[in-house]
Amino acid sequence: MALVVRALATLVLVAVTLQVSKAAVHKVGDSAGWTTIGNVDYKLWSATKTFQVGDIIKFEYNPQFHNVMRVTHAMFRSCNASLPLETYTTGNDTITITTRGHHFYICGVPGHCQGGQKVDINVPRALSAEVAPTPLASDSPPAPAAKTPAPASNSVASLVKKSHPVLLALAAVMVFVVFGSSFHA
Ligand SMILES: *[C@@H]1O[C@H](CO)[C@@H](O)[C@H](O)[C@H]1NC(C)=O
Ligand SMILES: *[C@@H]1O[C@H](CO)[C@@H](O)[C@H](O)[C@H]1NC(C)=O
Ligand SMILES: [Cu+2]
Repeated sequence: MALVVRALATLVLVAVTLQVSKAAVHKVGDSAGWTTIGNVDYKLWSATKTFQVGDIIKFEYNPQFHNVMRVTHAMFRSCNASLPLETYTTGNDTITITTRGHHFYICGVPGHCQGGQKVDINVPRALSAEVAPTPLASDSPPAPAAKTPAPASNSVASLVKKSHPVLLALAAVMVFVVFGSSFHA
């Protein structure tokens, strides 16, 4: 029995390590990009993603009509673009997430944020805390106004969801082999 537990623990560790080392590129709004056309639900978009430290967030838009500003939580809520923490204007902006917590972005063009062109990129603290320290997940100052840690069940679900199919198959085979041999013993 202890062997089973150890085998599974090793597998989970491998899965977690693979997951952490794989930096994903997330294009905001997917094919729609960063826009006011079509009422893209950026809250829904970010809710369906799992963000990690080291991931790249990509904003694609026509720079004649839009921009990207990183702001505080308060400015995000009130769509206040008067004092952004960072501003991006190329229309093809790639931002590497280097800290856990919330990262708030809005379009600074008047009316656009109010119209829904705003997105909260949240790197869950709960998931990061479970993961052994790696160069990527090094401790850095928390993002401003980050408060809500994701429930632990969330991170387990996302881990399973993101785990490599081969690893899951391997886990199944290992469980079968270990249990199978213990029945014969
Ligand atoms: C917008 O944010 C800035 C910086 O935090 C603040 O000084 C200003 O009062 C805010 N404006 C409004 C209308 O809330
Ligand atoms: C954005 O930049 C990347 C390289 O950083 C390039 O491969 C891509 O084609 C660019 N996309 C647009 C829409 O300009
Ligand atoms: Cu805009």
